[in-house]
Amino acid sequence: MKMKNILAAILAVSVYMLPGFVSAADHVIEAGPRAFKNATLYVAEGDNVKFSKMASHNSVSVEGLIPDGATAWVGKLGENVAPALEKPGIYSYVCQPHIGFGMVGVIIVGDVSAEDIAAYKQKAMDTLKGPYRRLLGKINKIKPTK
Ligand SMILES: [Cu+2]
Repeated sequence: MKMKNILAAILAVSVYMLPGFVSAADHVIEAGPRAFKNATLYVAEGDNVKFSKMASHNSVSVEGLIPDGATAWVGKLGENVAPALEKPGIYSYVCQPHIGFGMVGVIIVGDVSAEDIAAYKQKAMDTLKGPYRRLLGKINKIKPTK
């Protein structure tokens, strides 16, 4: 075996041994006419989340209500966006055309404590305006996972 092949084999085995690779689950948030199914979704770090059936809908993360250092997303109308949820914590998002109907949601990644949730709620109360306040109903129901 050539050295290059040996290194490739070692790399392949290492990738399979990464815990995140083995346990990553796939989650789908499906758009209904005026609401998301799984609008409150708890996932583990490293899991994959994808929006589906987004025709006439979009998914846009809410500024200031995603974890520090996380990447915001702005899905186009009809785009089945798959946001990179690389930081643990709570992510709020809305469907812009239907926000007035309460077509909003939260994704909870990894473990959040009661204190984390309380701080997040306070930030949401202080910053959300107009129809974005529809998120508060969802945020108020988030349960601690640690
Ligand atoms: Cu919508």
